[in-house]
Amino acid sequence: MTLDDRKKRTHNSVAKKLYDLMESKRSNLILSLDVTRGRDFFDILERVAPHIIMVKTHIDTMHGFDAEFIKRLISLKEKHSFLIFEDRKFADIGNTVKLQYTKGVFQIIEWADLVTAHIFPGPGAIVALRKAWKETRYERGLVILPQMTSEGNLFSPEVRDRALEIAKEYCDFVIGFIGASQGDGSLSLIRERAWPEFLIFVPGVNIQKQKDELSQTYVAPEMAIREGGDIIIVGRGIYEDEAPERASVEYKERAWSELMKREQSS
Ligand code: S5P
Repeated sequence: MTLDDRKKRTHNSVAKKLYDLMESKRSNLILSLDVTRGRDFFDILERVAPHIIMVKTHIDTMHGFDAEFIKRLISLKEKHSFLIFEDRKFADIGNTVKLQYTKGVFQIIEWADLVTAHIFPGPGAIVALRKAWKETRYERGLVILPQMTSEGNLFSPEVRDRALEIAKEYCDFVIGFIGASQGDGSLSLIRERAWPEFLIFVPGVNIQKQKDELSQTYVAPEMAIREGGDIIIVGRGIYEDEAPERASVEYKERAWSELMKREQSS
């Protein structure tokens, strides 16, 4: 199926926008901008924004977070056409995740197009996040985790299968999965079993390294896509490079040409 065929099947408007951005920017790259100072954040984002379809944040790691930060982020989003993905990995009872999504310092629902959630607490957490979304007029979506890239993680085939079911059940809100490309076929299995419209986002991508010193594992962009990922998530491989823009172009071109190869052969 082409990206366009897949886009037509999706029930969520954020997923539609992502498909559109992939085609218009010829990019399947997300920048995971895990720097903790606003100055560094915007300096890198300004340079890399033309090449990405989305920026992923961990907003609770940002020094001096305030409303001004969000204003600036949204103005860059409008200027360069990308979406905002807050990687909150919600993992509590429904009532708590709803509060975490909508209230407090960050009021994530106000500005993040997409968020992540674990399914360990059961579907109540997903139901609650979806309910919070339905109470607004915003276009929002959710990505769930059937796998992780960290060594020794406790994810199991049971969690993976349940994630696939939950995504189908709440397909107006859940737009896809975080996938871990480990060369063992488990990511391909998710791709085969998931509906085609679901997007698979693959972190743990780095051209220089195989792992970090804190159990993160990496593969090259080609491997992430070949195994069934649609979109790569790159953090340190870009923002720690001495030339982040040049690095982002390399990741973008390598991931995009692999995706096009996959599309043409399917
Ligand atoms: O399994 C996962 C899921 C996620 S969302 N492994 C990950 O690394 N991530 C996130 O991707 C992680 O929280 C971080 O923000 C990013 C990877 O960063 P990098 O610097 O290792 O590329």
